[in-house]
Amino acid sequence: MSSEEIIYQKATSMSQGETHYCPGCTHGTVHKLIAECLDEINMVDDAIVIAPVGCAVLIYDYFQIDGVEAAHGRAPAVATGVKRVHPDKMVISYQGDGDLLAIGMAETIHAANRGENITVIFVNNAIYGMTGGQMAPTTMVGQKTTTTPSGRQPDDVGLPIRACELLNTLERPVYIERVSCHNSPNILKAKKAIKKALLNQKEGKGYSFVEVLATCPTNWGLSPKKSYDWLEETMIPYYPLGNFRDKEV
Ligand SMILES: Cc1ncc(C[n+]2csc(CCOP(=O)(O)OP(=O)(O)O)c2C)c(N)n1
Ligand code: SF4
Repeated sequence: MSSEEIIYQKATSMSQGETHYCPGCTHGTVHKLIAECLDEINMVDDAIVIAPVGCAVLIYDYFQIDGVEAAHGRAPAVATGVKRVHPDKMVISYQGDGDLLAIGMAETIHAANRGENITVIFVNNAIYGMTGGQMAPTTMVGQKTTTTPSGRQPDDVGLPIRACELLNTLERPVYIERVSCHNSPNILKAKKAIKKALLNQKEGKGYSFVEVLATCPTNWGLSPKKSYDWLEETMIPYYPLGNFRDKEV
């Protein structure tokens, strides 16, 4: 018998090798959580990820699962089609804030309103990461971006949109939760929410939405450490963490 005990190993649903994400970016953390959950609920061979347009555009390269690339914002519509054709598959729509709440707002609302049996993972980093830091629907008031160089002004561009609260006005979603990835206790809570959202789909319960507050140190112009602090101090007061809907409770 070996005296060695495995205390940690990479999830089998993750690919080997490195990602292209910047230091301190939480996209990689969210990927890891999804992969661990797929392993734990035995859905690795049946999972299909719908990739967004945004920094996570290559997500299918980082998982050992099938993937479909959607046009910008259309991931929930593509996920709907894939799930209806393959109801036994685990279909995950993975999207950033530009993808999900700007160009893809209509697809987001209508998939939730139909109550599609899919899981939507919404990575809210308050900016357009991939294209160089333009304002997103979730950019904070006063936050400087390349398209709001003096800071976001509500009189010009409105207030940041709270996705969970918006979707919570609809009847059909079964699960809506906002979590964060800026420190270990919150990463553990994020994993629990992602697992629940995936299990809901496996059990045929319907539409589940998890918003993950995330960092973009590169376009925020902050170090990784300072970006975690900024998320906690600036984003969480406006985007409160917690469960908004759990039809089982
Ligand atoms: C139809 C279309 N319009 C605009 C773009 C340019 N574009 C690419 S990614 C992106 C936004 C990315 O931001 P987000 O969804 O927040 O994801 P992140 O990169 O921050 O993860 C935009 C506007 C595009 N690729 N296609
Ligand atoms: S630009 Fe921002 S969102 Fe994109 S990989 Fe870098 S830190 Fe992450």
